Amino acid sequence: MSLRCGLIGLKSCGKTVIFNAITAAGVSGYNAAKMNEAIVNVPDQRIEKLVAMYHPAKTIAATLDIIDIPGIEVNRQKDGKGSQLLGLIKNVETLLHVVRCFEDASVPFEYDTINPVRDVETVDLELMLADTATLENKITRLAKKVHAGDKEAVRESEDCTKVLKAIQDGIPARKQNLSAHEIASIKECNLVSMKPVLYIANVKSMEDAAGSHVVALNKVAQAEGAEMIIVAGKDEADIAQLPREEQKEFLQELGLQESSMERLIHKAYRMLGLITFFTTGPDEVRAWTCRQGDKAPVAAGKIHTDMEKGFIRMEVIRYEDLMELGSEAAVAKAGKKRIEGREYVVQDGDIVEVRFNKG
Ligand SMILES: Nc1nc2c(ncn2[C@@H]2O[C@H](COP(=O)(O)OP(=O)(O)OP(=O)(O)O)[C@@H](O)[C@H]2O)c(=O)[nH]1
Ligand SMILES: [Mg+2]
Repeated sequence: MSLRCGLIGLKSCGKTVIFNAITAAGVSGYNAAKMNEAIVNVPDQRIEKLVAMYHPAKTIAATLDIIDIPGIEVNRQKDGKGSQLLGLIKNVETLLHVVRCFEDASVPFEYDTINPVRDVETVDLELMLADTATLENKITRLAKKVHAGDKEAVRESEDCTKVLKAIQDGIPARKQNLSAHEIASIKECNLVSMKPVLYIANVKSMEDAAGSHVVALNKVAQAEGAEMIIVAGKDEADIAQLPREEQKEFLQELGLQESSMERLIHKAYRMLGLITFFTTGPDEVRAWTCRQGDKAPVAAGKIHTDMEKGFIRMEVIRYEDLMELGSEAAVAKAGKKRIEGREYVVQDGDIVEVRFNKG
């Protein structure tokens, strides 16, 4: 299953333009029912090298789902449309918060001025309003059990109340340094202000990359330990329409080594602590995503739930060893093929084969 990333932000900050820039470059499938959702391949040069070695019948890259969510309107989320919008935000795992850093009087905006700090606060406020309602509902639901003296319910209710209070003081849940226990208590609420945020500074041109708006947004991002990327949305959307060979040249003219999609995915991976491992063979070369620290059975479960349930062992070779030695057999001969058990922590670049009981 691929990670769902939602583009959020104030109305007319450039989400759809950036969605086009991100997705035109690497779309492998559209959700036909919703044209604002696209599946993009995670660019990874290692896949190309593996394909050159195995000549598989099929190649499958790791993917991300990118969802273009309608804009947040200042103080207008209270009607049905607003709750639908927050429903869409609830449905993604990571927020790509687009912040308007371009000045353009011809493009109407929610405010008369450009001010990234204010915009982030406005969006956070809307997210926290939604969470307030969610938490209040949960606390009300727990009340009966709390009165009956159910210890677990009491703790859960206390945790929710603490998070709610901090939200009412203007601190989004993701910035509250919550303990593992508190996180567990609010997990079911799926709070939108808890979701990890990657900021996207949408600038007119890369010459504005060091401008005051970007500097201001960067401070906001750093203060909460979040990542930020700078995108010249309109320019990059135009470039993404060009034939692939020409894209690199134009990107370089903008002073960029990688497209916004590549930069975004790399940062999202880092921020979320995601890593890539591979399965290889003549039938299929495939990249998989798991979290840093995932043990072998959990990673195996990404391939198939049966592999997690019936996990016996994982045979692992390193991508670097395979490239250096030229074949799986040579890696094994050099004593570099490892047999790992349930406690093994999968590493980025592992090429794995899972042995499991088919139940
Ligand atoms: N000058 C300039 N205009 C831009 C840039 N990015 C977006 N725009 C313009 O801003 C307007 C709004 O852009 P959209 O991408 O539709 O904004 P949005 O955030 O999707 O808006 P909603 O979906 O209504 O919330 C369009 O007219 C774009 O052409 C940019 O980097 N520079
Ligand atoms: Mg839009």
